[in-house]
Amino acid sequence: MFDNPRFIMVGGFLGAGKTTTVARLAHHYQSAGKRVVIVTNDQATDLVDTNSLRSQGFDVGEVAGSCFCCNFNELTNTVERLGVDQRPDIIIAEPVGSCTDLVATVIRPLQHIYAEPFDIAPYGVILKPSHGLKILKKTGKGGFSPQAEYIFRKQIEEADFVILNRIDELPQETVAELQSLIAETFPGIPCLLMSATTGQGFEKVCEHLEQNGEFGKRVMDVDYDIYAQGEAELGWLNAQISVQSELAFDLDSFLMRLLDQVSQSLASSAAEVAHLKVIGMVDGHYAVANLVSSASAAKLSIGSKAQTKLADVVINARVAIDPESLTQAIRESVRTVCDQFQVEETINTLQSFRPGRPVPTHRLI
Ligand SMILES: Nc1nc2c(ncn2[C@@H]2O[C@H](COP(=O)(O)OP(=O)(O)OP(=O)(O)O)[C@@H](O)[C@H]2O)c(=O)[nH]1
Ligand SMILES: [Mg+2]
Repeated sequence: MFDNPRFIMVGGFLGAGKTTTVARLAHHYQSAGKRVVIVTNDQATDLVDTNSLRSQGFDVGEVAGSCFCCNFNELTNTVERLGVDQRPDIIIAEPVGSCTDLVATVIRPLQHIYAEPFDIAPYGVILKPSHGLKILKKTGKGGFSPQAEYIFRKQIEEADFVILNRIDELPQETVAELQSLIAETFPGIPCLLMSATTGQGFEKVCEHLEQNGEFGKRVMDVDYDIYAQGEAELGWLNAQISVQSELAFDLDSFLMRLLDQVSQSLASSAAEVAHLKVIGMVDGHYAVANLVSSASAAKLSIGSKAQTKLADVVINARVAIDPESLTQAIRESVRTVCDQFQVEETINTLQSFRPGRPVPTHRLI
């Protein structure tokens, strides 16, 4: 199909559906006989996404500790490590959902500085309807500060095309409203409709990604002070926990109960959830549960049906709240739910912080 490895980056806000889309793309290209590798990214270690994609059998490298743009060399080193045994045909990269300016800091440096030739696919950015509707309508009730909303809008402004996701659960009139808001706010950027969960519209997304041409040309003006303030508004928490009990417990119910408890605990401080996700793993079984906004309900995205006496649990939380309050909410919720399930917990790692100011390795305009 392509002579050089094809580099596909899928952007979009926290909880937009990037990992779900990445898994679908990886499966699609693997089924066509391609060697696919995936690169995940986060400000810290212990990623739900890496564990989830590896559990699904994909070859995943991780850039953890800073975003692709601020650690460009680690992105290329990771891609090279994934290609040591066999050159990949397709590289799929998922950037951090609070990052923007990725055309200038990742795509253009890959095109113009990195020595290895890649075919760069059009840059698709997924629009998250739950926050997008409020932010693009400028209601002032998007749940985030104007600085975080700035990031949301900038992410779409630099896209070669927008993917309006979750159409399986959107009424037709909401889809139409979002389409006209996108056309008005970002004139000239094509918008495709998709459900990453059901696969509706996925073929069109693949067709779009397979176009040849010069992409990644929408370099923008970005105010890094506003961008840094928007990112720093989010409390970030990654934790890895071992749980065990004398009696077998239901892993899926445990994860769902945990998300409900955290959500309840955060509701009292009116802190907007950008994405709260957990994975539970035991002996080849795994389950993933997510909460993508304060107004929605937690969802078991991947069920395990496992009854188990032990499990490893990874929690990733991105919430508009200070990291100390987030840590307290998570610790208390873990304790409460473990008591309810008569499970003993050991918190092996827990990091919480506000993302630091983005300082890109390269910025090509
Ligand atoms: N109903 C529905 N749910 C979806 C769709 N796409 C993703 N989701 C759900 O949305 C949640 C978040 O999806 P992810 O793919 O983890 O989102 P993400 O953009 O990778 O999130 P971050 O990596 O945290 O930024 C999960 O519960 C998914 O199952 C969709 O098309 N329809
Ligand atoms: Mg993800």
